[in-house]
Amino acid sequence: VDPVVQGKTRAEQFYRGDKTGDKAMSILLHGDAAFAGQGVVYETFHLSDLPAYTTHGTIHIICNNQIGFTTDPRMARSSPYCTDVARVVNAPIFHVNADDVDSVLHVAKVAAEWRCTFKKDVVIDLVCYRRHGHNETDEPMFTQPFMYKKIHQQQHVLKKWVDKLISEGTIKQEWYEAEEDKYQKILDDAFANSKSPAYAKDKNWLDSPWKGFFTGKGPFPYPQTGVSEETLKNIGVKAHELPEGFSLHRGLKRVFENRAKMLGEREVDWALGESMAIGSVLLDGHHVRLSGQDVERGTFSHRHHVLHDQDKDLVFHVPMNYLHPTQGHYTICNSS
Ligand SMILES: Cc1ncc(C[n+]2csc(CCOP(=O)(O)OP(=O)(O)O)c2C)c(N)n1
Repeated sequence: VDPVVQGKTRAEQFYRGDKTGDKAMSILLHGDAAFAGQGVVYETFHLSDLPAYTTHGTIHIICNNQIGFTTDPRMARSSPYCTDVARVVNAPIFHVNADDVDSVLHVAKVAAEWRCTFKKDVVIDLVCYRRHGHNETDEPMFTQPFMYKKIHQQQHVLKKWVDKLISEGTIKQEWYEAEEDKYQKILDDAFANSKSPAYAKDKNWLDSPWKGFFTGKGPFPYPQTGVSEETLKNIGVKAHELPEGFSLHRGLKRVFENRAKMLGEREVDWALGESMAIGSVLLDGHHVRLSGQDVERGTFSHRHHVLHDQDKDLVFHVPMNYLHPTQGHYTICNSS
């Protein structure tokens, strides 16, 4: 889910006009085995500082229970730490004993401050343990008997911390018990409610329709998506206009001339059709984002939506952003 979260965050930032990541940010929660073992983690790190992909810093929290289902770290990765993959972007990595709650709180604050100050990724490695099996049917004593004998002797982290807070006079035993009762009640109520299928189905699941969801929406008529020939032609012309003094590559001039000829003869090739399709959505005022490897030119050199001035370094032109003053913004960006 890492890139999905980043994409949603990026979209959130775009629509809020948040160019610095001050209004939206992502926090990613990982398992230790997954963090080291899944390629998507590495890929997401490499997108993290690309101008068109950055979300201006993510806080990564690794729930490092030192086991991946039944597999020990030594059999799951070749690097000393599960977090070593984050070193490719020089992210600071805080390894913290999750049994020491004060230290965890301190590290969390420092990580948040880092992200807010430098707008870069930061990693918290919560070194902890898994008290029970991977799931309800898993028996860890089959595979990690020594580890689990030790874990069974460990006092619960909550008990340890509460004892400390009470002994130093920060909280009172009665206050803690009242808080614990409140929390237990939330769990008990949820458990009781879970026995009623109607409750679980209609209220708890995010994919269930909420009140008024279908009101005024049925029976899902197909919207009119057709566009007049005049509009398409207009997009076809505008999508190839250049600013004054822009030096276009010779070969592209020929391509553009050919497209103009096609327009005159009521013909379209793939590239022209694509521009018309995207352009018509832009003219409706929608933001369009086309992202990925080599999308600006097109892998097979058909698109050319970002034009490079042949005489001036770093001068680009994206004609699709100049179709009409009230159009939506067109974002087109290459990636790794
Ligand atoms: C791509 C993929 N490979 C393997 C699995 C099987 N699998 C499920 S959970 C798990 C271990 C995950 O360990 P970790 O990332 O440390 O998270 P934890 O469950 O310990 O919190 C594995 C290997 C999977 N779900 N997906």
